[in-house]
Amino acid sequence: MTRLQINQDLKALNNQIAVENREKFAAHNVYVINIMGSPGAGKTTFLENILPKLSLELRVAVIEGDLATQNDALRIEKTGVQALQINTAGGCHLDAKMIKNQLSKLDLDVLDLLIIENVGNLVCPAAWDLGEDQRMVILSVAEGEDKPAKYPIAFLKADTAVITKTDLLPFIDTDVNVMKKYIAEINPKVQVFTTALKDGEYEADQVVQYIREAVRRKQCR
Ligand SMILES: Nc1nc2c(ncn2[C@@H]2O[C@H](COP(=O)(O)OP(=O)(O)OP(=O)(O)O)[C@@H](O)[C@H]2O)c(=O)[nH]1
Ligand SMILES: [Mg+2]
Repeated sequence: MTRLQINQDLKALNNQIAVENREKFAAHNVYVINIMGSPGAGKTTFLENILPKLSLELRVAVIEGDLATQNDALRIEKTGVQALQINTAGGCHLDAKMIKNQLSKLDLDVLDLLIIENVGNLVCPAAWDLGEDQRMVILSVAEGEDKPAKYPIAFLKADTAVITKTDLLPFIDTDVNVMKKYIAEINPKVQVFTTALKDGEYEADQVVQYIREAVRRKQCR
């Protein structure tokens, strides 16, 4: 069997399990977001700051994906939200079976929203459907404005993009409008948001509102 064939078989199996996950989430009315982005883009910081706001109206849980450590799950638990950590031991992405294996630890009947933070990188996670409703790419201004153009795959299938760390713009030469233009050129359907950490306040109201409305839309279907 060739390597290509093995890869195609793995993808086919993954897609089948992703369909099962999606059906299960739909049956329990749980909205699922799959977050991907480079190491250090600010994914966990984003979650630490939006979870207290989302939790005012929604019942939320988080699955964290990393090669090693429990660090991110421990950070999320401090917000009072249940967090499950998957360690991929070298794997550069989560797959649908890893998510399926966690579902017995979650009571889907008492959840509105499940957020999955994928393994930090802008390439491999994009190829693996987990059964999510929304794919969100998080990238920081510190990575440079050309990153969407250089790593287009994640943006091709994204529903939303969150540009983080805009508080750093005065200190670096990234043009956030050029970054947005690159995203729009790859996929004009992506809804783009920005966040900033200013004077100890994390500004993310628009994306919080967008997530709330997306969850409610699924529940009304
Ligand atoms: N100035 C500034 N720093 C931020 C912001 N968001 C995150 N950071 C910092 O960026 C660093 C990385 O943040 P994380 O949230 O751990 O990034 P991550 O994407 O979860 O990283 P991995 O899980 O390792 O891929 C930390 O030192 C954060 O404090 C922001 O909006 N502004
Ligand atoms: Mg993280």
